[in-house]
Amino acid sequence: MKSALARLLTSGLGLVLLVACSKPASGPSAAPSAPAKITIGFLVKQPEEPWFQLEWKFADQARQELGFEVMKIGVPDGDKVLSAIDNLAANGAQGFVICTPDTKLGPAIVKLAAERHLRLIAVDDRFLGSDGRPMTEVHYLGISARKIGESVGAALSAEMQARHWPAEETAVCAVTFEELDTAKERTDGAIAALTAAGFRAAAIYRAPQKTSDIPGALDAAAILLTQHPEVKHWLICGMNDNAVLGAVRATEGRAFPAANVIGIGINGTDCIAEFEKAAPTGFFASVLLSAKQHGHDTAAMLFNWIRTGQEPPLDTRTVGVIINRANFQQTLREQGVR
Ligand code: FCA
Repeated sequence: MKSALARLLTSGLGLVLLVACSKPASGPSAAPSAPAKITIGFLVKQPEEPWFQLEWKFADQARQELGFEVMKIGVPDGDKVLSAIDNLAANGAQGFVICTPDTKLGPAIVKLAAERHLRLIAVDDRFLGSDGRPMTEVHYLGISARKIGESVGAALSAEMQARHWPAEETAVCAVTFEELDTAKERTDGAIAALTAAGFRAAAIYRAPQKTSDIPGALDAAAILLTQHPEVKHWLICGMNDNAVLGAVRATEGRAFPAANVIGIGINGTDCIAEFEKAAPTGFFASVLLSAKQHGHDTAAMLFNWIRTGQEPPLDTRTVGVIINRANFQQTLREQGVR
């Protein structure tokens, strides 16, 4: 004979009761009761980039401080993203932070995360909806890309003037990756600041990189250098350190002296070996971003969201500081990178 509880559970009334009991008392937006063990994923598109390794390092720091598990997974393409999300769910995770390899995967990632009951925060690269616009409803932490790009452009212009380069012999190589919004905002910002500082627009050249890594940037810049043999001095900007490093390597390939090249990167984490070289190269400076905020703070926000239901801000933007050969060691130490 069935017990009263079993009868109740198999009856419609039982179902209603169960639903009523599992619903949070303060409405649907309240936190579900915190799970005993919290596990989050930290998924990054380019695990070989020092920037992403640092995000992982700082996520680990949050893990140690707050006490949770982190599954660090490299997701270089869409298939890897989808299988990583399934893997997280199978391992009992409650959410993940992700820098997606393709921002157009946004809707698919959001859908799968909802099906697997995983909360998510997008870091660095903002999801795009099916209409091509940023998915502002997805929690996001990224850089103030336009402003940071403008600071690169202003610094390039200032250094060109300090070196007294003749305007007619100088051109800009902007290594672009326009399919990624945060990248386009950075290079657009740099170009806008150079133009505002009086640099002639006709000598600003865009070199689109096919892949967002050093070889992709090197190839793009090499084509541009071949097209413009008249240029004696190059200013270089790009979406990140690797974009500028690739272009600097291209100038070396064409035997430009380091003193004729001013490259300024973004990240500040992928150019440390470059600054440590005994002789200066054309890679002059970088904007050091806050890997700690991107790695530690996103992980901590997600943890708190899962544990207490406290929703993180929808849109958080971070800033950077310029570093160069003279001050990088001290600044990296101050920021906990070294
Ligand atoms: C993008 C770039 C990274 C880093 C990050 C903040 O994801 O690919 O190199 O600049 O934004």
